[in-house]
Amino acid sequence: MTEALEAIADRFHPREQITAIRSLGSGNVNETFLVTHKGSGKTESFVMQRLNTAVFERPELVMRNLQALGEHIDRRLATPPPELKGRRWELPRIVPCRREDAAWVEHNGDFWRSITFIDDATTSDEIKDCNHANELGYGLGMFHTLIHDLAIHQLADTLENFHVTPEYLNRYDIVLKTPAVLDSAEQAACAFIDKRRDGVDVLEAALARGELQHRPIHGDPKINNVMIDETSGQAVGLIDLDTVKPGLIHYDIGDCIRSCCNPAGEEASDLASVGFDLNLCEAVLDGYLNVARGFLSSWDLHYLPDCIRLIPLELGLRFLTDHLEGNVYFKTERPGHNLQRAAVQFKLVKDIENQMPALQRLIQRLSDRPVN
Ligand code: GN1
Ligand code: MG
Repeated sequence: MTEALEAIADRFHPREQITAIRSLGSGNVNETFLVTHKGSGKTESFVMQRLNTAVFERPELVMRNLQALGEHIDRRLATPPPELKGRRWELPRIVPCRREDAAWVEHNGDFWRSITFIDDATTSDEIKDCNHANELGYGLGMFHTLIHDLAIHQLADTLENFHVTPEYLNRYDIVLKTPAVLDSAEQAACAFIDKRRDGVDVLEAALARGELQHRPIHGDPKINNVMIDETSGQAVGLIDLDTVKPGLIHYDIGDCIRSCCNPAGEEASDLASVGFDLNLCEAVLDGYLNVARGFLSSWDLHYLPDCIRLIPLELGLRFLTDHLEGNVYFKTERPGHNLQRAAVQFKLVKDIENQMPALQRLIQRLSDRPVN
């Protein structure tokens, strides 16, 4: 526990009661720590984060969204939806500074804030089985159910063009204009994108035609952002709420499925192990639709196969662009890390493309089920 971290943590909780500060999670953007302290009788914890202000340029708006989300969820949970069926459900809440009337600390140009820690629950980077997949789908479905009636004008757009795939393609084209010698792996990745330029606007074009609408979204509901109760194995809440903003729920569904249905995980080093498991996909969608089907339109359902293919393609494109740009966005641990991450997503895209007719049939079958 360094002196500097302890001094920041002291702004949220008295230093003399803090027993440990340790790194938490595997986020690619922010720095996250778990602060443990003595509580009334037992040990308690909260999560302290340094927001990456190169990514979140207006962190105060991120905090405002978090506040609006928390207030909305409180109102909704006052009369829990029937789908919650007495289950546990929690979201991280803002831990304010203890002396000043502020929700965050600005220190040496850094932006620090704290949120509550969800106890007795855990996340994993890799999928375990179909029950786990079903719970991950339920978790996202319950999150969408609770926020779909939060008016989007109450949420700031904290990350302009986040998940707007054609904008990522534009950025990639700009980066590629800088002359550079590409090795064979880079050339293969670029060729993969070149073959898939058509249709990257599938969701944005549907939005422009009015077939899809912006709603509040999570923005990053990947497998390790869904908390699972350690005893029951049930999803109890979503964490990492910084990307909550207006967007298409298809970004969320695609992101959840791309991260849950590749058993090798997004950090896989062996490409041969990467693939798209349709049974896991069925389990995620079943869990999701059991809760969320009621507020989905037929256009929403129509674009499910597209988003399941598009979001891994987009993430691969984002990793590849960052690699070509010198790793300025995603944290990396070794040279070529972002290129490898891109290759994993591209392998997943290829496998999804190969199974597209079966995926379409699956979604048709699940969509045709009667709404509860
Ligand atoms: C980033 O920082 P983290 O790990 O929560 C990224 C997501 C990507 C994800 C891939 C704000 O999320 O969009 O899907 O990495 N977040 C941002 O692991 O860009
Ligand atoms: Mg995130």
